[in-house]
This record gives sequence, structure tokens and C-alpha cells, in this order.
Amino acid sequence: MDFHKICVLGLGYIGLPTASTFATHGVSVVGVDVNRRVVDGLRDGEVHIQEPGLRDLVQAAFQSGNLVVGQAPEEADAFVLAVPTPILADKRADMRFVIAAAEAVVPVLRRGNLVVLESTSPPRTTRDLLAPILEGSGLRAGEDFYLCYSPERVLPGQILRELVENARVIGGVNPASAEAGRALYQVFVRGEIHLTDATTAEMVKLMENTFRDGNIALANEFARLADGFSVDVWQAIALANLHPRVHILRPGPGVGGHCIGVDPWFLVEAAPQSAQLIRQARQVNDAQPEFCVDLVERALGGLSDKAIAALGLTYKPEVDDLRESPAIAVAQGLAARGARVTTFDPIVPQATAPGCAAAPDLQTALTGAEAIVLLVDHHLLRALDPQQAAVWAKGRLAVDLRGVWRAAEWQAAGFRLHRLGAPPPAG
Ligand code: SAJ
Repeated sequence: MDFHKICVLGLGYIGLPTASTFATHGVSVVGVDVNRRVVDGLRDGEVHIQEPGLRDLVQAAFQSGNLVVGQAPEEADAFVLAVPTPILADKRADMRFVIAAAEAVVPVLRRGNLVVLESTSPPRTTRDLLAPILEGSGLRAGEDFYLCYSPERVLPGQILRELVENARVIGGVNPASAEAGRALYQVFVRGEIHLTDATTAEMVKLMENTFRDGNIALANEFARLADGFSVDVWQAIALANLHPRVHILRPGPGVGGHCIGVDPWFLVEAAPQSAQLIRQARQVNDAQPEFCVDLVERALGGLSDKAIAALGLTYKPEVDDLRESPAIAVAQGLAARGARVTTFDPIVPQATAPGCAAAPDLQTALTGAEAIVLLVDHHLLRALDPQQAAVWAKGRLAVDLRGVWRAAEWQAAGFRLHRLGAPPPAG
């Protein structure tokens, strides 16, 4: 099966790299986004998403002449849906973008086309939600057109490499659909391509992120336990991980971003009685920012009117993404309890948290601070020299919520360093 022209719906974190990668591999691509500002911006050479290498890739895609962008899909050989699937306030999946994208495809869907959903979705979405909408065209899924679910699995910060190199799972509503999906993705995927059915592929994606969320919840709970036993959880995890079949992830201020903290809820929603552990893990991770605020409060002996430098705001290191960031929740929580919080993030220095003030640089953030709290282990913040911090800060208290600062170095600079999951410093 040949794909000369494809339509990618949704030009976000996944759709834009995917559309550009197809284009640089010789496929004619219509990139579609309902947001006019995104489309106009791309036409003017602006890339609205920060991801290493993406600007160059998009530029190359446009220069190849294979990429055009617009607000509505056109007739094509294949349609790739890469729209967001967030959760609503009550933790139910918000499928409105998937529904709208599918409805937009209906008028241009033709016999022999392939439609692929990439958005992380609750089990059975492809069969029970997507197929009926597309069949509004009068064509039958699996018979007149091919229909697949193929989850994106790329890690923000490494999207371009992982898009090409990761193994790809493609689930069809029938085997012929899965084969059509393979023919499409083998245009650029160098990792192994595994074919299955659509609902298994949906489940695979949810299981991957739920596994990670559960593992992080376990690490966070270990940090709370270790605290109570005067054990250093970082050392304990490192030693446990020497076991060949154990790999415990890292405790921290919580789980952020738009994937790991969201996707497990799709399983909880689909089967609340059976997904008790999954729900519990979500609750542990969601409670972690508050646990960290308590930790800082204990370390400082109260928060009221304390000047705190809160370092890092993004949901994880080396990205500019602030969505659902636990670092923001911690900074906001400190401010809500009366602290005067100055935030600084080296990647998004203009950002801050509700109730806090943004500092343009590290020196400004630290000047006058009674306590320094590390929220995100960006390279630049990990490397903060305690001797330099001692020159700028007023107080001699530091709290490391990421387990990356060396206690001996901070002590040598005169600081009391408190660490998540470790006994408080002596004295
Ligand atoms: N985190 C910890 N401890 C850890 C690892 C992560 O607290 O040991 C926190 C991070 O700080 C962050 C959150 O978890 O706040 C999520 O970060 P992440 O790096 O685990 O994951 P994401 O959300 O950036 O990307 C995940 C990836 N999924 C898996 O690794 C199973 C990625 O492959 C998926 O494509 C992506 O979700 C997605 O789009 O679903």
C-alpha cells in the first residue's frame, strides 16, 4: 500500500513532529490544526512547541515542499489523529477533540483510506467511539477503509529520536487494517513494528504509563516511610536496585505533565471496581506536593513570612512544559501558607506560580532567601554551587526534593540541607 498524501490532525507535541517527519521522508503532508494562531504561526516560521531539534525539522519539512498546514482536512490516502485527550475535573476522559477530529474527517473519507488514532484513549475508543463516527460517511471500518490505533510513546525532550527509533505498536480493527498501519509507519520508523488489535494497543499504552505512575507512587511512599525510620531513601533505593529484577524509580514532589498523571484515570473510569491500586497510586502521587510543603514547613519551623527561593517550575527537568507541574503546586502551597516565595526556572524564567514572584535569574532568586528549595533538577540547578549560594542567600537552609544535591558540599558551605526521604540534618 502506498501513501502519497496524508493528513495529520492536531499539530501539538505529537502531531507536529509526526507530520514533519513524514514530510521529510517524502510524503506529502497536510498538517491540520483547529487553532488558527498555530496554523498562521507555522506559516510564518514560528514553532509553538519547545522540543530539541523540532524547529529545524519543521523548517526542513516546509523547505522540502511536502508540508502544508491548514485548518481543515482534505482528501488524502491516510489520516493520523494526534489530538489531546485531557481529563475533566471529575477525572473522566475528555474525548471532545477526538470526536471533533473524526467528524472533520468524515466528509473527506474515501474507500481504501487509512485512519489512525494516536491519542492516548480509554479502552475500546477506536471500536466504540471512532468507528461509528467515521462510518457516518457510509463506509464500513475494516471493509471500506482501514482503521487502527497506534499510540505515541515518545518521551518529551527526546521526541524526534524516539519517534523514529522506538518500537511501534499498531492495533487494527482487523488484520488488514493493522497491515495498512504498518505500511504507513514503516515510512520512517526504524524500531520494530508490532501488529495487534486496536483495543490491545489502547491498553498497552495505558499500561505503560500506569506502570510508571505506580512505580513512582511506590518510590514516593518509600520516601515517606524512610523519613519515619531515619533511613536515607536514596541510598536504600540505589541498593535495592542492585537486585537484577528490581528497578524503583525516583521519589520527588509528584507526577506532572499531561500523560502519566492523566492516563491511569482512563482505566479507573473504565473499571472503577477493578482499578483500586491504580487509583491509589494516583492519589499518592497527587498528594506528594502537599507532603513536600509539609516537609519544607517542618524544616523551616513554620512558613509565615519566610523568604523562600523555589528553584525549578517545569513538570520535569530540561523541558519548558509547565502543565500539571508538581513544582508549581509546591511553590503555590508554600505561598498559600504565608511564605514569600520567589521562583526561578532557568528554562522558563518568565514563569511563576500563583502567589509567588518570578526572578529573572538565580542570583535574584537567592538574594535575601531564608531557605532554598530545589523543585526541579534542571542541569543548571543541580550544579548550583553551595559556596555561591551562601554568598547570595540570607539563610543557611536548603531543601532538596529531588535527591541530587550533595549533603557534604552544602554542609561545608554552612547550610543545613534537608532532603526528601532522608533524616533531617544533625544538630
Ligand atoms: N517522575 C518522578 N520520578 C521518576 C520519573 C519521573 O517523579 O523517577 C516524574 C517527573 O518528574 C514528571 C512525571 O513523573 O513530573 C512524568 O515524567 P516522565 O518522564 O516519567 O514521563 P512523561 O510524562 O514525560 O512521558 C511519558 C513517557 N511514558 C513512559 O515512560 C512509560 C513517554 O514514553 C510517553 O510517550 C508519554 O508519557 C506520553 O505521551 O504518554
